[in-house]
Amino acid sequence: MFIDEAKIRVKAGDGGNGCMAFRREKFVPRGGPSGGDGGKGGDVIMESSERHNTLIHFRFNPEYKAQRGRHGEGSNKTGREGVDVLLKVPVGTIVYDDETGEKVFDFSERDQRIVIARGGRGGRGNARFATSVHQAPREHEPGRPGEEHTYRLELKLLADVGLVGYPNVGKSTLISRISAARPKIADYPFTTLEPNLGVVAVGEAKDEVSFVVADIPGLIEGAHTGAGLGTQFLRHIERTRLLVHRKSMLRIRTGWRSSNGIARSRRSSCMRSRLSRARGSRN
Ligand SMILES: Nc1nc2c(ncn2[C@@H]2O[C@H](COP(=O)(O)OP(=O)(O)OP(=O)(O)O)[C@@H](O)[C@H]2O)c(=O)[nH]1
Ligand SMILES: [Mg+2]
Repeated sequence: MFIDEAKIRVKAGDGGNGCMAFRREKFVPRGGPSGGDGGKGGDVIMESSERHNTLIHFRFNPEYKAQRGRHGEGSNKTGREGVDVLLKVPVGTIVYDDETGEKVFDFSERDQRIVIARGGRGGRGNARFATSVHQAPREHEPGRPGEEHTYRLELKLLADVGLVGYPNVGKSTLISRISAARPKIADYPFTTLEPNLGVVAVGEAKDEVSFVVADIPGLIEGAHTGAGLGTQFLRHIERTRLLVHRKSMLRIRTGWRSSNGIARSRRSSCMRSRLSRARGSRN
C-alpha cells in the first residue's frame, strides 16, 4: 500500500524538577545546599532516509512521545536526560504544522535532520541559588514542559520526468522498458493505482547519467472533480523537470470509450469495480 499523507502528534519529554537538599554528613556541619538540577526532556527528531518509501508507518502509529528528564537528586546529582525519539521519513516528505498550515521543513535529500519537538529544560536545584548572602536557599524550579505539536506529513516523490496521459495508453509499459521498474501492465484502464518510480541509466558505464521517471495513475476528463482516481497523484509530478504526455494512436482513431477492442459494457463495469476497489483501498 502506498501512503502519501499522514498526520502525527508528537510530544517531547518534560524536563525533570530541580531538587531541594542539604548536605548532611558526620563532621561536616552546615554542609550547604546540594540539590541537583533536573535532566532535560528528550527531543523528537525527524530524519530523511532512503530506506523508507511511504508514510505508512505513521498511519498505523501516529503518536510519539519522548522520555522525560529525571528529577535532580541530593548530593548535587543532576537528573538523567530523556532519550530522544527518532522518526524516519522518506526523502520528498514535506512537514506542515497542522494548526497553522505553515510549512516546517522539506526533506529534499537523505540524512537531513530536524528537531520537531524540543524537550523541556530541567529545573535548577537549590544548590544553584546559593550566594554569599543567601547560603541556605530553599528555592528550586520545576522542569519545563516539552513541546507538543501536530504535524501533517505529505510525501511528494522526487522524479525528474513525469509520465502523464489517459488510462491504458502505455505509461507503465514505457517505464518498464526504459528502467528496471516492473509495474503492473494490463489491457484495462486504471491498472496503476499508485505511483511507480524507475531509474533510467543512459550512456556507457564511465560517463553514465541517470534520471528518475515517475509513472502515475491515468487521468480522465473531469479528474479535477474526482472522476477516475482524481488528481491527488499529480503532486508527485509537481516537481519534475519534464512531463511526458503519452497518447495512444488507437485511441485517437477510435475514441477513448471503445479503445482496445473491449466491449463498452464489459469495459465500463470492469472499470467501475476497479475504481470502487481503488477508492476503498485509499480510504
Ligand atoms: N499497440 C501497442 N500497445 C501498447 C503499447 N504500449 C502499451 N501497450 C499496451 O497497452 C495496454 C496498457 O498498457 P499500460 O502500460 O498498462 O497502460 P497505462 O497507461 O499504464 O495504464 P493505466 O495504468 O491503467 O493508466 C497493455 O496491454 C500494453 O501491452 C504500444 O506502444 N503499442
Ligand atoms: Mg499504468
